[in-house]
Amino acid sequence: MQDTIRHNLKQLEKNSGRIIITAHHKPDGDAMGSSLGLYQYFKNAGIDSKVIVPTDYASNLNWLPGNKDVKIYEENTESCDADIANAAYIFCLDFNALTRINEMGKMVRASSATIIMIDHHQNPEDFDHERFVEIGASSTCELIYRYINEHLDSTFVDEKVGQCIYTGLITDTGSFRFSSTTSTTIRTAADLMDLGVVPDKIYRSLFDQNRLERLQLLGHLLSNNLEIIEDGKIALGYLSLQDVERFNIITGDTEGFVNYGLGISGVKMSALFIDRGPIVKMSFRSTDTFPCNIFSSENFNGGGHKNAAGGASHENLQQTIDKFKAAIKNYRAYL
Ligand SMILES: [Mn+2]
Repeated sequence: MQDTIRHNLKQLEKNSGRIIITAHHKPDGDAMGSSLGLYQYFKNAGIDSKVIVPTDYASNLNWLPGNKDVKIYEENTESCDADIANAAYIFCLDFNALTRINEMGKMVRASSATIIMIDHHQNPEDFDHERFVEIGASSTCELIYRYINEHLDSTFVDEKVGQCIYTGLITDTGSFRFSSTTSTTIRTAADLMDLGVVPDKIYRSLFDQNRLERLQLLGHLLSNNLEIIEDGKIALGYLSLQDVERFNIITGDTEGFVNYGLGISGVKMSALFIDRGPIVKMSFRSTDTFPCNIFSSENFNGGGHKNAAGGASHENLQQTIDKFKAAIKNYRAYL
């Protein structure tokens, strides 16, 4: 645990109205859950803050308490820049490199605010002043709950805060099944249930919200665009630009697709390639020892966690897949 928090609730109170909460671009359940959980917590404590995220996010997160107050940087740049310039505290949640918040990173770097990083990813950059970081923790939401308990005042955590935090717990742990799930994760979930959080309701709000096109896209991926290589140990799926257009993919539609490969008996590593025009986006997932983050950083300028990482390629889809197939041979010892 890297805990260099020096501020307290009183100091935040004094700076009410000058507190920004932000998270990585295309924020996921953990990023939005931690941001809105902290926002709601501050609201309960009588402290005014603003959530500004770089880009939009999947619509299955729109039910989160406080969602209507979120500002999207790329849609409202001028007003967000003014907020950031005026900030006394900036909370950076669920990311550890300013490039993860796109253009907004420049404003954050230039600001005179105290920057607080709360995160669980590897290799944090050094742009913060105070941090509450545990690499490998299940989720930023779990860390937000601990940060509130250890540094602020837990009496302002209510059911709404709990719904947000619970969202990050289950989205980042694949509903408590990934190896990052610890007894602390489960204890946090139990505490939130005691506050009134209803797990099955949150699960349905998050996951049983598919557009029909999304499930059809998944059907297409599994039926036509999935290869099993390396003696059944690698699942490789892809979506071409044509697929992206034909199924009218919107933000969040491909979330979780990469995990289906890991569901195949014998598969140790699953890779998904999505052609986004100028770049091919990649997701890697593994079980046990295969180091997705090392593989990605050594071959595809990416990074992340050992069992979950991302990457990007400026070559075309076919070239990228060929490069992957060649590169993976050097990692057979992990399979
Ligand atoms: Mn996270």
